[in-house]
Amino acid sequence: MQTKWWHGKVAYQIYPKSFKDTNGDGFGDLPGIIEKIPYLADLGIELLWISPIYKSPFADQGYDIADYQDIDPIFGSLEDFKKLKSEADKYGIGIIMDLVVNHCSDEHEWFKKASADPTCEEASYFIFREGKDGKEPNNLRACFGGSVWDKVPGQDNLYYCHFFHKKQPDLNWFNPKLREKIYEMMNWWLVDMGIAGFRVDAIMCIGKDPTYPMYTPDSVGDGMCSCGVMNSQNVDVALNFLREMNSRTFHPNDKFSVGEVFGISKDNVKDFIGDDGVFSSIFDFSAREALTKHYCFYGFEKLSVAQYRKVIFEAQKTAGDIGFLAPVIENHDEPRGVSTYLPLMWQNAKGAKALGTVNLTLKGVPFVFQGQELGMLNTKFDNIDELDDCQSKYQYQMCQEQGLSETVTMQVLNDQARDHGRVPMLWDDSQYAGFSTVKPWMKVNQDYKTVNVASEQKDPNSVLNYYKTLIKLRKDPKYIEAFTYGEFVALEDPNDHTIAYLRKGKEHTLMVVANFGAVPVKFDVNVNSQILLSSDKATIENKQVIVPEGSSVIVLL
Ligand code: TEU
Ligand code: CA
Repeated sequence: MQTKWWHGKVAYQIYPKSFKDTNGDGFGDLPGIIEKIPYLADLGIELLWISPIYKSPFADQGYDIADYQDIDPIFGSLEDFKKLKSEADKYGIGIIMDLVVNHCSDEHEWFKKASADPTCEEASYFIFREGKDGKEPNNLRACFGGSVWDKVPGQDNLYYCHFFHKKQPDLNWFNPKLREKIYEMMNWWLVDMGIAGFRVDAIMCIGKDPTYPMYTPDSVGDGMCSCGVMNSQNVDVALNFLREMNSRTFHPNDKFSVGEVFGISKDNVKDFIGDDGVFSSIFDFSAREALTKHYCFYGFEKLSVAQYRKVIFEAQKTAGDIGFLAPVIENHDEPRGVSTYLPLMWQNAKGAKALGTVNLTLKGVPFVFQGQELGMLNTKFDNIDELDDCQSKYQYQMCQEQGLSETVTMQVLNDQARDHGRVPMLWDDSQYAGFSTVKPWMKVNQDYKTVNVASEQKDPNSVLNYYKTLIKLRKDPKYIEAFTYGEFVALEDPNDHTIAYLRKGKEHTLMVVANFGAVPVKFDVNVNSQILLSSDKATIENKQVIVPEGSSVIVLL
């Protein structure tokens, strides 16, 4: 594997609308991020992914972009962005922007021109098709519900394609002129603005079959088929476009890229993250994918620790020495990892530390999502009005159509709504948790009195201080080689509740154990083995490390 500048770095994701509000409008903004750069530097962060901050009507919270080269006034201006970039530079933090190019907004200049005149140049940037027998061109279902087809405004039988919200028209990747426009825009950010790279949104969706055939209806019973089926059959189409993208943008400029890639086979991993792969890294969504094996999301079952272990270990083995995954436990599309993947008894600060140990010591470029370092749990939403996300609204409607009661419906959403990752960051224990001086756009998490930055900074045993120590250890010049390149070797699980492995570096072998069971576990170590970090009083006795229940340890073997 070739050595890259971003190997060994720890990344952090900011959901900007909910990070820090400085002008008292209830929405996070760029000056808020600037203000908190020292906090991130102190945490040990070196790469910073910021979810979309571009001009947007916010139908899908900024993932609907109206201008790729401007900042939405809610966040600030391009001048603010430049200030943010230079502040981040001072601390050696690279900025990663969100690249959303499967679709744009219907309020983008291109779409406005295209719908005003479907014969114009811009119309060829979109996917316009004639309807068939008075119906949509085919029977694909969009991710947020309904057909992927809606009528082009003012047209009788002409439809545009959208795999997400109807305000997110898909771009036509088969058009080379459109692709050039995208690469030009990317290079403006990468080279002229000097960002470190991009997180690449929903990118498998560009793998389309331009003939738009009919698909066998799936089990939902509406005669439609999930649009993801078309993508999984056309991974090669996406890969061809992405090879070109890489050769025109990331590769020549030696930039970092991390793909939001779902549903690929093991054989394809090298095409994505191998030495000649299209991206630097792809997120490890194996646990998320194991949860959503069934389309019927309200039939949601949690994973056991053993199942969680199995899927993340498989992902580690598949990536092997091919390349780097990006381990994650949560993001802005997910409920909190501690609430989702841990047994009830460890959905607390102890569990948060132990799960954090796993997140940050697997092989790859780990991403920490805002609030994760505080041990944030899911937010308790009392009714649908407290949720904002368009996907949550759709899921609510589906639950209701299935005849689920209001109580059960809210339970389903409290378990899995994307809104959990979109509530305000918790800075202190004041009203609105120090996020804003006014009522924020989203509900403040109920735990803010104790789970917040200021309180945790003061408490040596807090999740925050644990994360700091953990990240520091990961970057310790003595061990960085083992944490970064060390071979991943799975260890047996003694009680069905333990995640344990080795990271075998050139000089050092590290052992990681996270015990999510109800009793301590023991693992054999060597006579000179040494505990580098324990989240709760692990000890070595008689050549065995004893790891208390609900805790983790990192041992130098
Ligand atoms: O998500 C893409 C995606 O696949 C989502 O449908 C995701 O699987 C789902 O939210 C999980 O419940 C990206 C962004 O991360 C998301 O916020 C956007 O809504 C979406 O693309 C469209 O841009
Ligand atoms: Ca604001």
